[in-house]
Amino acid sequence: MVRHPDTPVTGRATMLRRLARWCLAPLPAPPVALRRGPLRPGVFRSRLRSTRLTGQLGVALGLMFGICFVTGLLSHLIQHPPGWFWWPARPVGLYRFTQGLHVATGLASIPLLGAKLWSVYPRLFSWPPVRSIAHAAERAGTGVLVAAALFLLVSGVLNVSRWYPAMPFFFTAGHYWVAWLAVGGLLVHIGVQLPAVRAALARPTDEPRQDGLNRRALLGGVAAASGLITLTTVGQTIRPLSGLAVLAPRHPGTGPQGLPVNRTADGAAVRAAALDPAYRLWVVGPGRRVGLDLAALYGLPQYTAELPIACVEGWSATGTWTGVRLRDLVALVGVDPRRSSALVESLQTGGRYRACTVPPEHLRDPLTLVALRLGGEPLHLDHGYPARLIAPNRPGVLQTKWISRITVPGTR
Ligand SMILES: Nc1nc2c(c(=O)[nH]1)N[C@H]1C(S)=C(S)[C@@H](COP(=O)(O)O)O[C@H]1N2
Ligand SMILES: [Mo]
Repeated sequence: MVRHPDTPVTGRATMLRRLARWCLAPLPAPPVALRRGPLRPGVFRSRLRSTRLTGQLGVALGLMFGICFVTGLLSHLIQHPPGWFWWPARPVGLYRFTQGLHVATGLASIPLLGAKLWSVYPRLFSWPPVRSIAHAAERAGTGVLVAAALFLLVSGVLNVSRWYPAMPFFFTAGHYWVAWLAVGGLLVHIGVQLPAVRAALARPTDEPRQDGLNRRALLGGVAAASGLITLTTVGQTIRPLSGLAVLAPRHPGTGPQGLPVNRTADGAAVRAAALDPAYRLWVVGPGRRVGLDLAALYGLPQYTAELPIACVEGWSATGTWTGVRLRDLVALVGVDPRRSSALVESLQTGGRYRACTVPPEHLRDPLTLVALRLGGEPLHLDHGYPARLIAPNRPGVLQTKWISRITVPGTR
């Protein structure tokens, strides 16, 4: 191609360069008279603050947030599975582990984030407040990251402690979308800070031995605080540590039949319907429907499975459940249980957790039960009497209680 001599050779490159120059051009500093209070030079004098300290806290926090994000994303995908997603029915306690880890890493992050914010907050008052457009953008990005991280920890703690009135939004949606904001902000933040942090971490410490609190002691204190929070809460899901779980909102082992209750029958407004002698469990297939009363349900082959309830709130507890296999019920209406999924609905007329879908991997699993008994006794009303779903490796929100109808669309 022959170029006209007047055509700029690198038009786009020049424009980018110009844009970059414009972004980095120093902005005029505000009048010095505004430099008051915390904006004065030398106000923050703690010698404990250093890039090394901030970097070390950042690495620990990044690790915690990374685990927390991945396990949280997994929990979201299990509850709202897109077409490409697949979640196995085994090992039975995998979700119990990943969700326990999600809540534990989130809680352990609290002292880390506190210390990290303490180590950098003097930068809020750096002078001049903005040096360039690029600097302003970087500060705004850090602001979004800090706000998102605080939001995630605060809303998570409120949810775990079941303090819903304090949340004017639907927790899972807010928590989920803000997590993406935090991860985006975190990646940009790591990109910007990595060179400085690497340099500070590689350098041998030149810190003089101090008499007072030094960096190591501070880091030790933060680690101890994180460890203490973990130790006093993780017993809500690791049974041998339950004696230490003084800060956990839920103790496994409390509640009727030795198991915590998430929503009571009265809370779900199902008491009358659940105790009604005319109760039937309906199994609805493409061409056939069967209504089973309690006698019919107890007349079917009974199986027993040892399975945990693993609540998204981070507590979990194992129960010994006895009842009918879901796949046997599905077979009653002539549907092949090896390939079908099922919609399981409760007696509740409303409420977010009144129904759930059981995908094929879980439906065909011999441990997936419509449980009638817990620990050998008929289910307590609050645990889902007369019948509840209990399946391996599923979040508690998908273990529907007081079930009244199972609908199978037929083999796909
Ligand atoms: N119908 C119905 N089933 C439900 C719920 C509900 O609100 N309604 N809550 C779920 C949640 S969040 C959990 S953790 C488990 C807890 O079961 P449990 O109360 O028997 O321990 O029940 C699940 N089943
Ligand atoms: Mo739950």
